[in-house]
Amino acid sequence: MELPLDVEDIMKLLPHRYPFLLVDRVTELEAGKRVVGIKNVTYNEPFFQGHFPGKPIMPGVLIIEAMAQVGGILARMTKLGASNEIKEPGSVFFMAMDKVKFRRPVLPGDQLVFELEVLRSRSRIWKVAGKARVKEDLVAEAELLASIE
Ligand code: BDE
Repeated sequence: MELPLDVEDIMKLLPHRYPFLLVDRVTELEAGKRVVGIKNVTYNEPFFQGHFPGKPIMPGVLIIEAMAQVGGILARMTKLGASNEIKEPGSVFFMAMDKVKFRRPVLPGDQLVFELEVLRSRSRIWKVAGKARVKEDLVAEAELLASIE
């Protein structure tokens, strides 16, 4: 698969679907090292109906979920290696989140850019550090631990 990855590519790598597929594009990827993914946030998102009525703010937990999905794409692409054979998505267990910070609200019209770096990966266990930005502003950050089949 060639960069940038679009939604069609991403759906081959992740089992997530509407309304829970929260990555639109992957623009940079270094297998086993780092990845950059994008989500365009629009008023036309199911969660804005209730979060909050008359005051649309993206739930912080969904910013972290989107970040984790970008990490899942990195892990799946890394396992894929040079081969082009895409198997059914294996199990991914989200094990821990640490050092989570929400620094600014994410609003309709914002473009979220996620940049993740691998801190360590030992066989199935991946630890990544993620930052979410809107333009130059850091909006959220976290360290994520996952087990990836
Ligand atoms: C959220 C995450 C990180 N930094 C700031 C925020 C934030 O400004 N949240 N604001 C929530 C909010 C909710 C309702 Br209800 C409301 O009427 C208003 Br005035 C708010 O600012």
